Amino acid sequence: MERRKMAAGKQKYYLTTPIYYTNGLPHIGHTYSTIVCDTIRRYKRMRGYDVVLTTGTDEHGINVERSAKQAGIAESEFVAKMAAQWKALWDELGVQGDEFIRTTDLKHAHTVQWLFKLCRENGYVYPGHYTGQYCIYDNAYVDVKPGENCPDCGRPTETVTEPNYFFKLSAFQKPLLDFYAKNPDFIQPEARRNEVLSFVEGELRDLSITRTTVRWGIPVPGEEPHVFYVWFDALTAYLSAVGGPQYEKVGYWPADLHLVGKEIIRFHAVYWPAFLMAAGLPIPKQIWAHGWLLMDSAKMSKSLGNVVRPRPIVRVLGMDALRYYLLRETVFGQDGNFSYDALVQRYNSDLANGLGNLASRTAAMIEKNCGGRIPKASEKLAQDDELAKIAQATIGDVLEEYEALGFSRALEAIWALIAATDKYLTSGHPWSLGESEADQKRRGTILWTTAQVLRVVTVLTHPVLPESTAKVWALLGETGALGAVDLDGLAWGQLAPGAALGKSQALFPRIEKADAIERMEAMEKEAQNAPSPVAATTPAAAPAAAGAAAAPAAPAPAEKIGIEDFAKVEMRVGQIKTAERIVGADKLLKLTVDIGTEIRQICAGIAQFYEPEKLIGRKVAVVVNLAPRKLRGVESNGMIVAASVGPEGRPVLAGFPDEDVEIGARLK
Ligand code: ME8
Repeated sequence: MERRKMAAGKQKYYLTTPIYYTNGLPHIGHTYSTIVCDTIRRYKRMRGYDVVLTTGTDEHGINVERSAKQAGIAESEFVAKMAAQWKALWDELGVQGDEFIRTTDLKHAHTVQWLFKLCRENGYVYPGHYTGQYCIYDNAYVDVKPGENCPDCGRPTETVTEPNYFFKLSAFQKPLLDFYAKNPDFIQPEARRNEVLSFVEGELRDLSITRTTVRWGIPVPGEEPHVFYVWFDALTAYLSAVGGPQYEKVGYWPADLHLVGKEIIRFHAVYWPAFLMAAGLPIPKQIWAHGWLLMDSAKMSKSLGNVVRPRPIVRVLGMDALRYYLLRETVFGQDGNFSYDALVQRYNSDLANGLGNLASRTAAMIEKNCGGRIPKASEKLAQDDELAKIAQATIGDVLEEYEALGFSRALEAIWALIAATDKYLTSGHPWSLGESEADQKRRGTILWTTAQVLRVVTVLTHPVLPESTAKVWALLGETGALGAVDLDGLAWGQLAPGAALGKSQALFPRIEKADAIERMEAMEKEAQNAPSPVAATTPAAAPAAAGAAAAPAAPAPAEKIGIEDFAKVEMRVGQIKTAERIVGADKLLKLTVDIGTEIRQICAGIAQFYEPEKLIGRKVAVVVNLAPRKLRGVESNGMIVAASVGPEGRPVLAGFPDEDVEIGARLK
C-alpha cells in the first residue's frame, strides 16, 4: 500500500471501499468493489486530484468471537492474521490504498467513542432495552419469531431482553428527506435512491447501537459491559481513517464517495448520515451502490459457498486481466455474472488479440523499418486524419464515462479505437509496402499514426490496467511515471518523431482456454480445501482432504447423521508406496497408495508439513470411494484422512501406530 503525501493546492478527493468483515477471506465480489475504487483513485490522480482511498477490515462482533474460538486463538490474533491476508491480497492486485483502517485500531475506538459522545450530548442517544430471539448455543440474536428455531444451528431460541443504548433514528426522518431532496445525487444509482426514499418515508424505528451480550467490541466508556454494535462501529471507520476527531486538521472529510454493494445501501444512505447529523458533522457527498457478481444466478457469497477467489485468476492470467474483466463485463450499477469462460474469452480477444497485438506489431514494425525510432508523419491522407479524429473523440468520451463511473462504456470506446486502428492497419498494410521513397513515407505515416493511437490508449486504460500499460509506456520510450500523466492534457500526436522505443516485454500471451480454465478451477478447489490462515473457516478434515468436495462450511453442530450415512464412506487402510512433490503446487504431494485391491494415485495437501521420503511405507486411512478429480492437472483418486491441528490447521495423518494392521482393512 502506498501512502501519499498531502499535495498542497490540489483539490482533495476522498473515497472508500466497504470495511470488509474479517471472518472470511476476500472473494472476487469484494475484489470488484476494491478494484473499482482503485481505478477511480488512479483516474482522479491523473486528473490532478489529491486522492485518498480508504479500505479496511470490520473486525468486531459475535462472528469473529466464534471463528477465533473455533481456531483456538484469541480474537486479537485471529483478526490480525485475517487483516494481514486482506492487505496482502490488495497489494497483489495493484490496489493503491492510502489508508487501511482496522476497526480494532485504537484511533478508531477513540473516534467511535467520540461520535457516541457527540450524539448523546445532542440528545439523540437514550438507554432502553432490546428484545429479540436469542440463540444461547451461538450466543447471538437471530432474525426469527418467538418460538422459532435458530436458522444457523436449528436449536430453539429464547426471547431475551437486554439493556442497551438506542439511537433516535426516528428524529431524522424529515432531516434525511430534506437532505436527499437538496442533494439529488447523494444516492446512486437512481433505483437505489428510490429504494432508500421509500424506506425513509415509512416508519423509521430507533436503532439499538450497543450490546451487553457481545464481548468483542469497542467499550462504551463508563458503561461497561456495553460495547458498540455492528454499524455504529463499522461506518465510523471511514472517519477514523482520516483523522477522526481531528478530521478538520487532516482535511479529507467529508468523503466524496462511499462505494458499496447494494445490500448495504441502507446503512450508508440512512444510518450514516443520521449519525453524522446527530453529531453535527459533515455528511459525505455520495453513496454509490453497485450490483452483485453472481455465480449461476445467485449472489456470490461466503455463506452460499459459491465463491471464486481472485488469486488463481491473477496467477494464470495476471492481475490486469481480472481488473479488465470485472470492469468491462458488467455495467457498473447492475448485477453481473461471473464465468471463467467469459473471463478467458475476454482475455484472449480483447487483451491478447486487441491491445497486446496492437502494441507488439506496432513496435515490431517500427523496430524493423524505422530503426526503432518513432517515424515522421509526412503527407497525411484522409484515412490518417480520420483515425486521429476517432482517437481525439475517444479521449473526450472516455473521460466523460470515467467521471460517471461508466467503466464498461469507457473500455468499449477504447476498444472501438483499437478495432478502428486494426482496420486502418489492414487497409494501409504497411508490412507489404516497398522501399521506394513514397512507400517509405507512407509506411512512416501509418506507423506514426498507430504509435500515437497506442499512446492515447495506454494513457486512457492506465487506471484499469496499471501493470500492462506501464509496459507499453516503456515500450513507447516514455520515461515519466504513467500514473502522473495529466489526463486533461492528453491529446493526439504527443509522441515525438525520432524518439527511441524502449524494450519490448511480453504483455498478454495468448492462452489455451480449456487449459487456463482447468488450471484456475483446480487452484480454486485447492484453495477451498486448504487450511485457512487461521484454520477457522475450514472444516476439520479439510487440510489433507485433497479429494474432498468443495466444502463451504462445516456442518452445523446439531446436524446428526445416521449410521447408514457413515456407511456410505468407504475408508480403508492404505500404505504409501511413493510420494513426490508437484511442480507449481507448493501444498500438494502426489502419492501412490496400496489399498489392498489396487494401487491408487492420490494427491494430498500436506506438502508443507511432510517430507515425501519419510512417508514411504507409512500406513494411512484412505477414503477410497470418493469420485476421482484433478488437482492442478494431476488425477487424484481418493483421499487421505488427517486431523487439522492448531491455529494454522496443520494436517496430521491418521495412522495405526499400535498394531500392524492389514492393508485394505476397512475402517468402520
Ligand atoms: O458488509 N458482488 O462487509 P462484507 C459484488 N463489514 N460485491 C460484493 C459481493 C458480490 N457477490 N460480495 C461482497 C460488510 N461484495 C460490512 C461493511 S462498511 C462500513 C461495513 C462487496 O465483508 C460489496 O461491496 O460482507 C459488499 O457491499 C461488500 O463486499 C460486503 O463486504
